[in-house]
Amino acid sequence: MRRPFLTKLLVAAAALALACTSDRNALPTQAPDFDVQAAVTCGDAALANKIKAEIKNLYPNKPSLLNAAQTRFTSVQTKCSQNKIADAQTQAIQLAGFAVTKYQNHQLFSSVTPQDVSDHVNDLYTYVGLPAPGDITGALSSGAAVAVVGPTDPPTDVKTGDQQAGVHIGTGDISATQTVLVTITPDPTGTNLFPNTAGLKEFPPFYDFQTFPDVPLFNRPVLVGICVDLTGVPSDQAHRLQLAHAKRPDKTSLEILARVDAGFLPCNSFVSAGSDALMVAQAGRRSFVGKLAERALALFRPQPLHAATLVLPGGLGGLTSNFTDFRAVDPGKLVFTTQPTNTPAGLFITPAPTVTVEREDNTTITNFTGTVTVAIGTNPSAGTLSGTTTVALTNGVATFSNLSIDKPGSGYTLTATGTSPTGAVPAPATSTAFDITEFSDGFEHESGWSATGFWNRNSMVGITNSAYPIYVNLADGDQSGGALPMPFAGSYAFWYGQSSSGNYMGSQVSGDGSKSGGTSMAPNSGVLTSPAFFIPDQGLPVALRFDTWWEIESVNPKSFDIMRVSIQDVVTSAVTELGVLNPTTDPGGAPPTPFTSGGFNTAPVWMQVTQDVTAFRGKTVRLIFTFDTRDILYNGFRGWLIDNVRVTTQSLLAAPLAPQASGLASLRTGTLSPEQPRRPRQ
Ligand SMILES: [Ca+2]
Ligand SMILES: [Ca+2]
Repeated sequence: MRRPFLTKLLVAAAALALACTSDRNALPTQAPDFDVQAAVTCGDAALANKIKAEIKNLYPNKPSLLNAAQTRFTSVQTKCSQNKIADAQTQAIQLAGFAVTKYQNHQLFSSVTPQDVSDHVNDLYTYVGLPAPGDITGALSSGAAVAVVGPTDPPTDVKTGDQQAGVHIGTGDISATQTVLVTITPDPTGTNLFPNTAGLKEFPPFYDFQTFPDVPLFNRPVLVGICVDLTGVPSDQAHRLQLAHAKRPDKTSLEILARVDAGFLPCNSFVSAGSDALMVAQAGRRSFVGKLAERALALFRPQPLHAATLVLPGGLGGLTSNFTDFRAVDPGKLVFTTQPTNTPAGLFITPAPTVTVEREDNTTITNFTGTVTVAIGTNPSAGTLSGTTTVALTNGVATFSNLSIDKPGSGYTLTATGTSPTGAVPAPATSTAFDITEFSDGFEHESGWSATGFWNRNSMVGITNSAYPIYVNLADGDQSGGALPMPFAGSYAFWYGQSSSGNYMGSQVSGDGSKSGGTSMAPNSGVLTSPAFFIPDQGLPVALRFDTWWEIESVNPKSFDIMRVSIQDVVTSAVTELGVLNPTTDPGGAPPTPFTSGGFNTAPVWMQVTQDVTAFRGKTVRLIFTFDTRDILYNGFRGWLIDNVRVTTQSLLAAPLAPQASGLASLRTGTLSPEQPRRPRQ
């Protein structure tokens, strides 16, 4: 098993060619970390003597080394004396890098230790008034990197000695005012600051990238890369990995970088985004060690091939504008944890589909903040998805409670995609297939109907007409005691009436007389409107069918307490009246006597109404159920219930009057009647 070589590496990439430091015009985007400061102490004599002694102890007496170092430090001293602080600082940093490079090249005295070099670097920084880097011995080891980079240097790859991590710094990425020491230090135990508050899965190796002096914001983003150990990592997860680090300036949140191939690293175990193929590295881009490692991996590669062992020439990279601690994370994956189910056209998909952001092991990433957006994936009928399609994650779960699709079809799927404030999106998901069926609603769930007036979805449990027996009578043979009926099927129906009174009287006039029929303070009406849905055109007749129960006045039921059914073409907004349930003639009943779905002064029964709506094939429609008292008289009755509203393209024939699995059988069938001309009370 290949283990990343976790040691510190001194990035010694930068040539020590003198950077042009006369141009110190900071770009607007740059936050200069250091610049000429009058208050800077430069040129402490005692420290100068200490540095001179260090140089003698570091460099063998060869013109190319000792003399060069001495000459460079003399120049630093001169710049200090001329109060050219920025130049002095640049040259001091370059001299520090010179010492580091020579140490890495084994050109210093063999007795020189990393501590000696670290002390020298710190003294140079201090001499020119820069904050000392502190102990950089870790960055001087072969698994780490140290380099000096200046603003005009050619593009520089600062890589660890084992080439497992690095950064590509282009010319000018560092401000024209800055020459900095870049260090890359492995953090094998992951102890550096890494605010992974969401609990994303992290992947070694971990590295701390720093600059001295600290650069809060580079001129341009630089490409950081890490070779990730993918041993045992499943293919889909390997494809999700992205670099992440603490987001500056507060470093309390994680910034996940968009994925870039770090081609300057000869990694031998990384996969490219979206590829499942074995990637053969270009020969010129791989190290010999990398090739050997690839060959070794091939020997032990499990069959069949898993992407975890795929080979890419580059490492996992990301563009960043500043350095903190970098490592790879898995941004997670979206999973449909409640799948969409077969649902009638236009109605809310129930139960509400949920999408959860999960780790590879299917545990929920509860602290993940962001949104999830669903859309139709497979779309067999050119359906349109309606409802709230973008939902914020709550405890790692997004719940879509009002999704609907307007057109019937078989084999729909939903897709889910995510957003995240970290810049990394979890892998998208696709739901299992489901069907959108013809419109049919028994009102057992909230399904997207809108209701005004006294319309309400109700179980009717325990509701009794309080106008009975003082103001209204029950029909002959009605044994209900004034109770509202059970829904036709299931536990819910829509009802035009008030739970508080059991009728549709609303506020009753004061001093209303006994057996008045119930007199309202004001007329009332309400509209119940279905969601929009599409009626397929299959060349067959189309029927609207619903079960209904009603009890209204019997004085002028032809013209008052109207129960109207209409259909709206959603495209044109035109509303077509299909008819009313009211009788076409008045029976001449007394004020307290009801007229019902059973007939005049007959106990109400559930009846099944069928109405031809073939004219609306191929249209997107809404159904509209309107109740209207039209005046204040005789309103103490139990009102209008509907259940099991459906539109079927299969048959115009009435369904058999079989008892339902639960609830009552429809005892009658009927159709709607034309609404009679409106006229005054007789
Ligand atoms: Ca029902
Ligand atoms: Ca009335």
